[in-house]
Amino acid sequence: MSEPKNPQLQGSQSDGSAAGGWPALNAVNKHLLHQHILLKGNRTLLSMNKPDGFDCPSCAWPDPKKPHTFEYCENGAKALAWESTKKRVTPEFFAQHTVSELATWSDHDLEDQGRITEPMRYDAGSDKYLPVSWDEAFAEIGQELRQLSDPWKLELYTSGRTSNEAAFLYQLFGRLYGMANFPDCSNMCHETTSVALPESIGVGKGTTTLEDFENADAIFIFGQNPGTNSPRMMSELHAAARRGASIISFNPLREKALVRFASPQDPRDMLSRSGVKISSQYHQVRIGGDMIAVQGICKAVIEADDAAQREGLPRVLDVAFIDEHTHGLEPFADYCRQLPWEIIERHSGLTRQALEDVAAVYMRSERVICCWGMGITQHKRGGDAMQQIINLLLLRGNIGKLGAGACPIRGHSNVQGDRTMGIYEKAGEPFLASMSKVFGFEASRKGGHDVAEACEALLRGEVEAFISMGGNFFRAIPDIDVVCPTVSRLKMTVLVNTKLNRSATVHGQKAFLLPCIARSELDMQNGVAQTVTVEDSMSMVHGSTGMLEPASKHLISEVAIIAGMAKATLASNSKVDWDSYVNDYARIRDKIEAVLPEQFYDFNQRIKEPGGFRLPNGASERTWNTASGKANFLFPEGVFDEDDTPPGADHLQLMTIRSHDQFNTTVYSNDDRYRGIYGDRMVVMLNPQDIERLGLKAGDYVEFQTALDVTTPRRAPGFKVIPFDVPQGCCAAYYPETNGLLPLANRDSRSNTPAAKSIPVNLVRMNPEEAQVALQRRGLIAAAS
Ligand SMILES: Nc1nc2c(c(=O)[nH]1)N[C@H]1C(S)=C(S)[C@@H](COP(=O)(O)OP(=O)(O)OC[C@H]3O[C@@H](n4cnc5c(=O)[nH]c(N)nc54)[C@H](O)[C@@H]3O)O[C@H]1N2
Ligand SMILES: Nc1nc2c(c(=O)[nH]1)N[C@H]1C(S)=C(S)[C@@H](COP(=O)(O)OP(=O)(O)OC[C@H]3O[C@@H](n4cnc5c(=O)[nH]c(N)nc54)[C@H](O)[C@@H]3O)O[C@H]1N2
Ligand SMILES: [Mo]
Repeated sequence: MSEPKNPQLQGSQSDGSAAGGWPALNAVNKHLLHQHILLKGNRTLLSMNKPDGFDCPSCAWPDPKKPHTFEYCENGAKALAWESTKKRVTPEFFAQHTVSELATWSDHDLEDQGRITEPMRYDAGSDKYLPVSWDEAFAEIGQELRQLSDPWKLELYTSGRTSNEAAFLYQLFGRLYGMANFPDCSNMCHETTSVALPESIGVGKGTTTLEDFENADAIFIFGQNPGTNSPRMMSELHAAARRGASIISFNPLREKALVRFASPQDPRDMLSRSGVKISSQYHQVRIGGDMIAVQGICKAVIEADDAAQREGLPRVLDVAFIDEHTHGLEPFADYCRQLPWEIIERHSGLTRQALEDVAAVYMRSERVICCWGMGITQHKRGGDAMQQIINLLLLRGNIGKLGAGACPIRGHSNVQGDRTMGIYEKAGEPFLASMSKVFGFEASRKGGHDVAEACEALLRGEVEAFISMGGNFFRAIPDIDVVCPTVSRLKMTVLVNTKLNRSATVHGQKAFLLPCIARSELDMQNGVAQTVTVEDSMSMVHGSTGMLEPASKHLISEVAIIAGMAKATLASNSKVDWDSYVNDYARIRDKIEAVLPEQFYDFNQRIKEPGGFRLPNGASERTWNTASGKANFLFPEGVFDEDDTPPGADHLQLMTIRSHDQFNTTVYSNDDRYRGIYGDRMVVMLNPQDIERLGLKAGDYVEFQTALDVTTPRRAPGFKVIPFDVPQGCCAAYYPETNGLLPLANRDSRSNTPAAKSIPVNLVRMNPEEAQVALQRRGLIAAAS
């Protein structure tokens, strides 16, 4: 149970113990204490993810209809602890530190200062943020925006914690202003899913519900680390494993919770501490090897079906489903039949036997769910890989029946809802026509910028103002060392945040820091507590009502901030009564219903149902909103030629991943308990044979150099080598410390999602002193403490 006191870095995650269990509960307590909060009888934690409570500000896993007493997880509790911290960032704090100084602080130290208490405005003379009144801030923001040379020179960024109500008003504001530049965090996350899934099955969202998880015979998990990133999913996986369902994981790393998990809700586990074996098969696929691995599984299934036909045995494929519901099986089947096993083995890093073992489970299971996360989406061929997963499901009719389906696991708690609300730079005609009609204006039909395009516009000098609704844009994006220096040229940057983060130090000539009320806090308008709504990974929409006293009496809600900016900017030419929306959020929901009546009819009534309501999802009813009117078997041709060098042959493939103690760019601590790494995030996890091959040894310091586009050198110094159980040619390091290495152009070609899981890199040895100096300079080791 105890963690090593002065640990040697080693990355030994194979000690046989289970993830979860008592250490998870202890970790909750530790983090609450660090933020000066007590766990015992904590009413706030008990209200999280309950029908009349608030939605956890962490991941997008759905809430069960009958919640457990503790419907939160270790990492949800950490997120809440960091949100409801007693620490404060006051005007006095800002008076003591210049922005140039804050820029040298670590991500952890910046956020650990606590909640921002008052609106602040940057003062260039003193290089400090000084307090400003809300009225003054809005007036100045409005004035700046009215003076931009062109409405398209504004970018409105959204991070996925923003509620439906705030997101809807935010895009209304942007469209009334006359543009559609809505980069959002989804563009760095599941955009691949939003683009590739509709081509295959006509909907950009998952098709499963929690009930499907209760009925699945097999669950395949590709490139996702639920023990850390959606721990409440572990309840479903744990229950599935207990009842004998097969769980098969594909991941270059043996993520501890996918190996064994002890459920803090299960007394048997808590007594024995050894937990339950989760994955019945674990395949350490090479980074980026999933596409061809899945084609290998499909090949085995198709060939088994060919054999059954020859021998007059029952068919392996669900022929009735394929005939009625799909298009394009034959070319795909032929492609798989002709794909040589040597190529499959070389590119996936998995053996034919291993893939045939997966196929055997797939063929004997009536109901199969495939889940995926960033290990699939953040690749240059992410969309192609995902479409192979869909092909696999289609072969045996595993979409649109109980216990089966496609399950992309979204990241932020409302990232899916924000898109539904129109945070979409390429929104379709029906939505734009409806917005125009309901609000009496003509919304521009021109497409705007996603994250990658916003970054390119910044590089071209075509952005004048940037507003960010939550998040940490200038830390989360690719190519930070190239993009961030351009920001000082902007006329204005505005950050609406709860906490201090690095984006506050990357600012325009005018800059505002506008702190808002958080999800867990009471949002009182006219004496009435307001409810907001969110949509989870399974298209369930439900209400969320905060209960804590806001962190400061000066805070206002995101809705009020958006309305304040909109009123000051659009002034007299807006017919929208912003104040009426701020006074009663139910009126915003009425407008959402008016714009999207098929999805949100009786919106205000239906959010009162426990667990909320599910948005319509064609594919899960087997209606296919695709060009062919059917579900499509899609595959890229000619990707793997005989002499194509597999990844890792001449350089390493770097995947940038999350530790157990971070939420995206919010770093809770330098530990990564499940991977056995303590006290340091500046590490590179490497295969022992690669360490030897490169003439390195454990504990050496190295500089990463991106092995792409040599005209722009991209380097990240000061990473310590640790031997790790990762396939040869692959290595792992943490995000966001590595975000300078990721070239903007290295992205999924259809969705523009940055390929954060495959950055070709070389490693160059450094001496420890050089490494220390480099880290200090980049603000990557604690400067404040
Ligand atoms: N506590 C916590 N919860 C979170 C977050 C957080 O940071 N902290 N972030 C939230 C957000 S926004 C998101 S998007 C999700 C992210 O949740 P995940 O999708 O789990 O994200 P990652 O940790 O980036 O990486 C996922 C896994 O992909 C594996 N992987 C990398 N490359 C490949 C590959 O080529 N193939 C395969 N098969 N696997 C690969 C990695 O080893 C890792 O286990 O979590 C959300 N929830
Ligand atoms: N290399 C690499 N880069 C990546 C990734 C990767 O795996 N590798 N992952 C990508 C992914 S999946 C994502 S989603 C993005 C994440 O990118 P973002 O969503 O932009 O980043 P976060 O770190 O989640 O944002 C944290 C900040 O949000 C603010 N915040 C928290 N709660 C609230 C709130 O209630 N309201 C408001 N207004 N602000 C709030 C706090 O000030 C906090 O500092 O990063 C992407 N970047
Ligand atoms: Mo994400």
